[in-house]
This record gives sequence, structure tokens and C-alpha cells, in this order.
Amino acid sequence: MDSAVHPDVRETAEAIDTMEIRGAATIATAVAEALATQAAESDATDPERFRAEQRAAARVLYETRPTAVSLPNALRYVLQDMEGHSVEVLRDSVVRSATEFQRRIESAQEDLGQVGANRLRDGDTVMTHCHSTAVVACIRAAVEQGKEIHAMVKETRPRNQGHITATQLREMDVPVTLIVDSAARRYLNDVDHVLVGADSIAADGSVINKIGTCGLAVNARDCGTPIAVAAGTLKFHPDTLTGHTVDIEMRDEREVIDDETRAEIGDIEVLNPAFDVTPPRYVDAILTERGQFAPEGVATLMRELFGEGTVDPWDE
Ligand code: RUB
Repeated sequence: MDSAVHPDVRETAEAIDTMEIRGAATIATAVAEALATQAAESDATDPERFRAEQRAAARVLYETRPTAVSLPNALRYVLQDMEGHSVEVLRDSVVRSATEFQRRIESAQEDLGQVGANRLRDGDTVMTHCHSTAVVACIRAAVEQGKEIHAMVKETRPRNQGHITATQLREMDVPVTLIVDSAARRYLNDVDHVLVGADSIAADGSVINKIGTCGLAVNARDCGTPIAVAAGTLKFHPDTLTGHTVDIEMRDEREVIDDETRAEIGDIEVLNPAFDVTPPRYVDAILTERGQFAPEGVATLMRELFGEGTVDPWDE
């Protein structure tokens, strides 16, 4: 354990690990802030030491959850310009990048919110899965455009993030109907859109999002209900351009079943994957701050964004 890692960084890492801080964009914002604190409060006296501390902090944050690429993308963005001959210059660069990163996330959410809102018509009902700040931004923008939007919110077992979505939509007076996940198919003919977020978008346009997204998308396609994915370019996974796959996080079985019930049932295996992969053929549109794209169009934009390759600042 590197003692030079700031306690706030460790606290943020712990909060991400336990999902007190969750959701891809929120995680990205939190890690940018943690790196800024690490930089601002560093007492390193030489640039090499300062850089080593930042790398160690980045590593602690990187190792929390594996699926949302917004986390490593945030680390890369904030630490991209760690050049400079004095600690002061380096410190300023990290703090400035972190602030700039957070500003960009906010403005990207607003811009993609408009793109999503333009897809929604007055009186439409949207089915949601999990809790995504990008999805909420789309619905908020539609409401601000004066449209009446209804939401059918899937509760999203095992952690019921649908409750967060329902709460936030009610705060903006959107009528909400909560359903259990397995009721989605029954109501897909009654809704006008399925709108979900993303933890990562792969170069082939596959969408990695909360477990259950793929089943929802396949059913939506079967019903002819359009499915859009609200995901800023922060969710584009650069490693997938070179053939890497995205790690799917497996979480504790106690999220699914408590020890007592498990013991009553007997000897069983419990699997608790947190995310799944929706193939591009089940996705109608990916909504970003740069406009909406067919999943097949993502690779071109990714090459433009990551063309020169990426550096992993958590590596030694
Ligand atoms: C959250 C989840 C969200 C995406 C997008 O999973 O799958 O749909 O992260 O969120 P978890 P956002 O609760 O396990 O973190 O649009 O806010 O980035």
C-alpha cells in the first residue's frame, strides 16, 4: 500500500467499490475530483515523486470496478499532460484538467440530453432500465421542451437502481410506473421508446450496460419498439479498437440471496454478473454529445477520438 495516496482517494475508491458512488458518469466525475485532491494536497518536492503519486492514486481508483470505461477514460484525461519541470506546473496541470473534465461531462450531458429529447414526442412513454444520468438528462430536456413524458421504470434487480430513476423522474413531475424486470415484455408494446445508458460502447457498436439490457433490447426489437442508448463519447472504449473485450464485473452473491435463504435451499451456485453486452443489431441509435449515431458508425468516431492510441497512467 502506497502511503503517498491521499486518504480522500482511498475513500473515493472504497465508495466506488461499495457502489455508494455508482453509475458510469458519476464514477468518472468522482475519480477526476479525487485526482485533483491528490495533486492539490501533494507534498512531493520533485516532479518524479509527484508523478509517481498520481500514478499510484490512479491505480487505486482504476482497480475498483472493471466495466465502466468512463473510469479509465477519466484517469487518462486528467493525467494526459503530466509534463512539466516543477511540482507547481504539474499540480496546476492536473487540477486544471480535472476541472475541465468535469465541465466537459456536464456540457456533454446537456448536449446529448437535447439529442435524446428530440427523439421524444409530446405524450410519449419511455421504458428505462437501471439508473443512468444520461437517460435522465434526455427526459429532463424533453420536459423542458414542454413535452409530457411518461416513464415505465424497471426496478433492476438485484440492486434496484430503478428506484433512483423513479425518484429523480418524480422530482421533475414525470408520471412513473414501476415494474419488475420480468414484466418488461408485457408492456413493451405499450411504450414508445426504450432508453438506456451505457458503461462502455465497443468499437463494433456493442453496448455494455446493466445486466438485463440485452434481454430488454432483444424483446424491444421483437416488438418493434425503438431502443436508444444515451452514452456520451466518454463511454467509448478505446481498447476495443484493437480487439480487446470488455471485462464484465461479477458481484457478490449476497446481492442476490441472503445467507439464511441460501442455507435453506441447499447447495447451489449463484452467479451475479453486473453487466451484459447488447449486440449492435438490437440497438437503433447511440446518443452522444456529438449527435446520434447508428451503432455501426461508432468506430469512425472512436478512431477520430483515440486515433493516436492511449496511454494508461496507472501503469508504472
Ligand atoms: C449503472 C449502469 C448505468 C450506466 C450509465 O450500473 O449500468 O446504466 O452506468 O450511467 P451500476 P450514466 O449501478 O452498477 O454502476 O448514464 O449515469 O453514466
